Amino acid sequence: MAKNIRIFSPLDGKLIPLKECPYPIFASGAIGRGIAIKNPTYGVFAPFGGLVTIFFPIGHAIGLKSNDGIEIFIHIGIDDDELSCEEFKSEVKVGEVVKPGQLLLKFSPPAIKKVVYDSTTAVVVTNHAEHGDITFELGSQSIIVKAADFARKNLSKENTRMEETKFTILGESMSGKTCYLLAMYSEMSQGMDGYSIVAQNDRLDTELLEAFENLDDESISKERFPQRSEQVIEYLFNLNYAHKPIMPFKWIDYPGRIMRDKNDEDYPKVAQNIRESSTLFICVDGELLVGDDTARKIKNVKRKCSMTINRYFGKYFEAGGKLPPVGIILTKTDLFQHDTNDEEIRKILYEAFSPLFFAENIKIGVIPVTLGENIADDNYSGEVDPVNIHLPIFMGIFFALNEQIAAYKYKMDSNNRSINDMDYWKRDEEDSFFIWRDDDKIRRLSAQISNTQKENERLQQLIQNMEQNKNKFYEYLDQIMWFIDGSWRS
Ligand SMILES: Nc1nc2c(ncn2[C@@H]2O[C@H](COP(=O)(O)OP(=O)(O)O)[C@@H](O)[C@H]2O)c(=O)[nH]1
Ligand SMILES: [Mg+2]
Repeated sequence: MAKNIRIFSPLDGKLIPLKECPYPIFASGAIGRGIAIKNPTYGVFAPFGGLVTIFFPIGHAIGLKSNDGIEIFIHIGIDDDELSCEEFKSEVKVGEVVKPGQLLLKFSPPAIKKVVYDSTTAVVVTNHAEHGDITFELGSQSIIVKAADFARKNLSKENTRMEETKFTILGESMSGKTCYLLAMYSEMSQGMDGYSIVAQNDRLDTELLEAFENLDDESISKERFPQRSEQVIEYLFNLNYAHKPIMPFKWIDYPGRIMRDKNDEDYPKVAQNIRESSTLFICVDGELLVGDDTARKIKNVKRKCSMTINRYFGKYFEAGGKLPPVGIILTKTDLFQHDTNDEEIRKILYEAFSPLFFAENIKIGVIPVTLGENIADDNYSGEVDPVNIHLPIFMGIFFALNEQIAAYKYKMDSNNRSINDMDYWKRDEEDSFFIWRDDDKIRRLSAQISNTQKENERLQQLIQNMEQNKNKFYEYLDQIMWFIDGSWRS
């Protein structure tokens, strides 16, 4: 087990969860596990003794490595070209050894707020996978950031750097969410084009497969379907390629009532999970599209599905939330496939979810799925033969990879900056008159430069692998109906 650690907050202010940081690259957790500090006061202080490894030229980001190997990154506000050095005054240089509590940087929060509106500062441990729970402390405030709850035993060292990938699924009860998951799991656990999904624990694996066997039992007609459930359920999976894990992920299944009932204990978590999700799925019950009256179908979807969701998103946007890419899973296509074509599906969803379609920078993928073309035949005794069941999950993985690649690139850029700076100060030291030359400093910098270079080589390799994986998903994405930047793409 990795050791739990405690870190003093390098800034004074209000400690808040990292996901509330306005800068998405940090809020997503992709750079590391940590916290944010709202309304910080004037200075950044060393939370521990160690080496200064990164100092962005403007001065709004600092990296430190503690003597016992904790790597921390502190980032003030949001990256912006308008931000200038005037708002920041550095007190130390890359390559310097600092003492706990030493002032590293002075800055002016009001001046920063004028430029980027928000001085909230992210403090993250970048080598977080090497540590257990991390407690951040400031006077009487403290926030514990738990080690990720994934079983990481099957993952390679590189993949353990990966933060939790989440998918949230919203939909009314009986819209087909559980059936979708069962069919997806039974299909994907056997593998598809080299990809497979495995439950992170054996009990879940058994449970899902048993429930699917039941679903597959044609002799028990309606009894074959899963029990009605109103619970929030979180499922943990790994996505593998050629039996090698490429991504752990969490599938969070919310029944519709959660969005209606503010007193529900799960209500406050919905927004947070949506914000943290790589893709948000909305399950629309295909039964609502049966018949030949388009206006009627729109009314059905509004009344039985989108009304709750639209109202909920209204509040979500009001609170400043941004939506991840949205996948609309249209279930039970077997029931309406002869009544409703793609054109009509587009029209119905566009009308029923219009506030969503008008949202800024929105990406929506519509995926019609079914357990089988004939599943509803003869009192639900048809064969299970799922259609398009893999597409939502592939869409989600594609966007999760995208997010992770962006974060790794950001990390590489800041590492490169760090290498340049360290190299500069190393040379500077080497050029100094030999009596004053600090050989220790030169050694320290050389070691850190070579470590950082190694890390970048690894990141480069990871990015390359992820790009390759991502490219494999393109042909699947082609099979999805996309609505991007205000129009349908064919
Ligand atoms: N015709 C048809 N019915 C389905 C399909 N998937 C689910 N159903 C029906 O929808 C009901 C509700 O599904 P379930 O997955 O439990 O919904 P949940 O409450 O959203 O999890 C099931 O009991 C089935 O009767 C499908 O692909 N085709
Ligand atoms: Mg269910």
